[in-house]
This record gives sequence, C-alpha cells and structure tokens, in this order.
Amino acid sequence: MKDINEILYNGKPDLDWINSYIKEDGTVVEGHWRTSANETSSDNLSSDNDEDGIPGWLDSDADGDGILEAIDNDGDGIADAIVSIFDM
Ligand SMILES: [Ca+2]
Ligand SMILES: [Ca+2]
Ligand SMILES: [Ca+2]
Repeated sequence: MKDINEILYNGKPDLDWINSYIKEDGTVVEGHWRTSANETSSDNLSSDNDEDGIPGWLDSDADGDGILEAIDNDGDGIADAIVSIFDM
C-alpha cells in the first residue's frame, strides 16, 4: 500500500481516456479511463487499497488511514467534488 500524505496531497489526479489499442502480442486493450500518475497509486481508478469497495479515485480516504484527502461533507465515503462530475 502506498499511503497518501494528506498534507501535501494535490487532489485527485486527472483522468485520461486511453483509446483501444493492440499490444505487440495481439491482445486488444479496450478503451478505458486512466488516472494520471501522481505521488500515490492509492487514488487510481483501479485501486482500492482500503478495500471498502470504492475505487481510490472516488474514495474520500483512499488509503484508509482515517484522514480524508478529499472533501466529503455528506460522509458517504465518496469525494464530493468528484460525484458532481458524474452528475452532469
Ligand atoms: Ca477504497
Ligand atoms: Ca487518507
Ligand atoms: Ca461524499
């Protein structure tokens, strides 16, 4: 697990759309969203380091140390600012 330093944390990473592509071995990789690299892997879309069922990118406390690194005023465990993106 890579813990997040909540003091220095710059917020959830940007999402980049990766177009479908074919690997050298012929495997097709479907298009998908990928989180931009930052100082931690805990907040990736594919990460759930605290195993609460919420992907790290959505999780208000992605590393599960009890210290929120994103605003969660309604206390549902999901970062509020990010939820509003999906509501649009
Ligand atoms: Ca989680
Ligand atoms: Ca945390
Ligand atoms: Ca919330």
